[in-house]
Amino acid sequence: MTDQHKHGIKTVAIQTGLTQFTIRAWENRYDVVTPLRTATNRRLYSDADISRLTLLRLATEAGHSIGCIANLPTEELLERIGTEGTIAQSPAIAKEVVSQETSVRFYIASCIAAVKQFEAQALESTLFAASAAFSQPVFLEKLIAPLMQEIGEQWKAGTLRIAHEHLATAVVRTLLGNICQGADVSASMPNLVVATPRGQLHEIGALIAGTTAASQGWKVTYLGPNLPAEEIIGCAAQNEAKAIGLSIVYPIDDPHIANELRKIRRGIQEDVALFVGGAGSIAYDSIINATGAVRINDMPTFRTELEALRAQ
Ligand code: B12
Repeated sequence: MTDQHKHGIKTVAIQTGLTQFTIRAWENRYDVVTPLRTATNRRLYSDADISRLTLLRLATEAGHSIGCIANLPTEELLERIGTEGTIAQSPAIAKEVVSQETSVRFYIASCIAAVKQFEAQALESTLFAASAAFSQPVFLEKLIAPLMQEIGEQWKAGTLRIAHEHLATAVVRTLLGNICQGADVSASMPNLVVATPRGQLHEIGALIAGTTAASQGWKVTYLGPNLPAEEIIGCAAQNEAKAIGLSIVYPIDDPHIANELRKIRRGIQEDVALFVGGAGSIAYDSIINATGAVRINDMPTFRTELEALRAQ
């Protein structure tokens, strides 16, 4: 037995929304998954099995017959569910908005399964399908952020390698970058410069903030991580930015951050708003306040602040 095969059929039935009878029937007739057997002949399933079974359930509920889809690769299954819009539209799924949470959990489990197998393409298509299935706030805040946090936890616990995290970060970064740059922007909308300050290498929070602003119509200039104050100031001046968004995650005791924030504040026009977010930003609360910047960690507040600023 491997430690990946750890779920009994009862758990799998609860997590996938299938009956135990259906799971056994699909296995026997269509070989949809191959559980391991214990010495006492109990079936044991992996996380990847749960994701696949859930996906098959969603596809059958969307009108596809199990006989036709049982052996399709994950990517094609997702395409059938995602591109036909059936995840959002099928009455069966709509009923289950009950369980938007369950559905989000399913996507996160599918993503983790893809990451574990280094399947960048499967991760990308799962995220793509999720971005179509959920509203942008749900996608960013309930799926992307918890997914990255889960990856961090598993990495810390040793169940994922650094290489897994790198693969996930690369896919998420590209996807969010594309969403951020592809958003509709009207010429009259103000500019927001987003970056992480010098020494801060974690950028997904900054990308989430940028994507959130872009979806509200802001012209977002995303500069990436680890940027010296002078560069942020230069970009904001050239773009006549109305606001700057910075993300601070780690480390939380960098003595240079205070100076970087002071430099930025001094280098930009007084009416340019400075927002600072990220899991580590609380550690710099006093300097954030002293520079007149606003510390924000949740996206609803960020949206409200951006809206107020735009309306000015
Ligand atoms: C990906 C990742 C990396 C990547 C980053 C690559 C990249 N291009 O971004 C790399 C490999 C570089 C990395 C390196 C390290 N990492 Co790292 N990393 C992560 C991981 C898995 C995801 C980070 C992430 O994207 N988080 C998700 C974002 C979405 O969450 P968030 O930042 O809190 O953002 C939310 C809000 O705060 C808000 N927000 C964020 N920014 C902003 C900005 C604005 C303007 C607004 C309004 C809101 C806002 O929006 C988000 C959604 O709600 C986290 C796990 C985790 N829990 O975050 C670990 C984590 C942050 N890393 C950690 C560690 C320890 C490290 C290393 C020290 C590991 C090592 N030994 O080398 C190095 C440090 C490197 C350095 N010098 O900084 C720890 C930090 C622990 C701590 N706080 O003390 C974490 C928490 C992992 C863990 N569980 O231990 N890491």
